[in-house]
Amino acid sequence: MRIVDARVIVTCPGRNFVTLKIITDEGVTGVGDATLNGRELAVEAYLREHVVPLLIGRDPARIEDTWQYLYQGAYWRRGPVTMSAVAAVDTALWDIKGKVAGLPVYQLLGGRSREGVTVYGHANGETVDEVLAEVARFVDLGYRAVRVQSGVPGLAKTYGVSADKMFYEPADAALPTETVWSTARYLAHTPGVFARVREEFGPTLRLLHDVHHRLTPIEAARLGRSLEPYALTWLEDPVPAEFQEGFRLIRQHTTTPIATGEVFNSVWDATTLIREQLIDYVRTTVVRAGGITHLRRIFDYAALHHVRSGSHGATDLSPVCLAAALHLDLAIPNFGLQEYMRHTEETDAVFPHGYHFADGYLHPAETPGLGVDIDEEAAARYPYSPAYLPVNRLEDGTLHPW
Ligand code: KDG
Ligand code: MG
Repeated sequence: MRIVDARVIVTCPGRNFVTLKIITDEGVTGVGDATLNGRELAVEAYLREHVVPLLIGRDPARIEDTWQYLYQGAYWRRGPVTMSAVAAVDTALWDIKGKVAGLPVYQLLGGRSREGVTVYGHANGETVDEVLAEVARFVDLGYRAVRVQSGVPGLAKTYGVSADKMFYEPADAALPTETVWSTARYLAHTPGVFARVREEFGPTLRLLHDVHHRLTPIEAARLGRSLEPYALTWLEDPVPAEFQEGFRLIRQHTTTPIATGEVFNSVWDATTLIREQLIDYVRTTVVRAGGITHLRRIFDYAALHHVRSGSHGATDLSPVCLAAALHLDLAIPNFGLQEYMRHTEETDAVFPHGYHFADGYLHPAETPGLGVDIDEEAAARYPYSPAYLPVNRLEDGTLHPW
């Protein structure tokens, strides 16, 4: 079997997605997600100009060799653009291998290690009362784990709080919007939110919170300590994670579990964090980290150090990425949690898929391959529309992580 064609499809059914479809001479096809929120066309051009020509004529069965060819062969290793492109190829090749074998991809990864993939949803509100109502909604929907984000008094807009509760999309304008941040206001407000949530929902509902990279290590340590009575499953991205050693300080001060990694694109971003057990969950996902092949490598390294997975699953990770992540989630021994932000009806129609939600779990399709595809006719009805993530400033105008 040989690869005869590969198409890079950009579509915007409410938000932008970049998808690679690989076609073989025997008519078997595979899909991979290549979406990089706010920088979509960089990956589209990388694939179209520098990857697709190298795929033609290759044997699609040689997944590892193709991964090494694209990673080592570029000479310029890593980075979100390169690794999203490599991920798309890798994911599509696993899809093809599953279809050729007649097996869902999780069977090729060692078979199921659990019955379903526990997911968490996003409860958020401007006020604490709104937050409580949203947590109740997710509990009623069957969720066993809920991320809680609240508006902060005195701040006009806060990360994670959206008007449309089910389909949060932060890339909201053709040029970046600007928001204002105050660490003091946030630290004063947040523990009280969790106190109310625990009071209302009891001690066992799994609760999470995303700081979105906004604190320094000592501020994060203080927040982690103040949240200890509310027993969070994880505190996410408490600090910008480029400086891995910074997490040592957080660890010295709090037992609140730490999750990080949605902006990581290789195991090299997390070796200190994992080796020294400075985190409890590593949160990158298939499209960010070079596909199923490399994400498996990260999760296996994490397993050796008692660190669990927590795959990123925001709406900017397409249904193709989510489907691929679910196969890995089901197979690995050290699965932690899978984020699940639902896609809109338009997106779901462009990406027909067989995974389904039931009783707090996602279940991948049982059909051969990943069990997801792209409807190219439907995709063509939604042309690319530029959209950027916001930028964030302190009250005095200093640029701050968003
Ligand atoms: O594109 C950026 C989003 O994926 C990110 O802001 C979402 O932090 C996020 C999360 O945990 O889902
Ligand atoms: Mg996050």
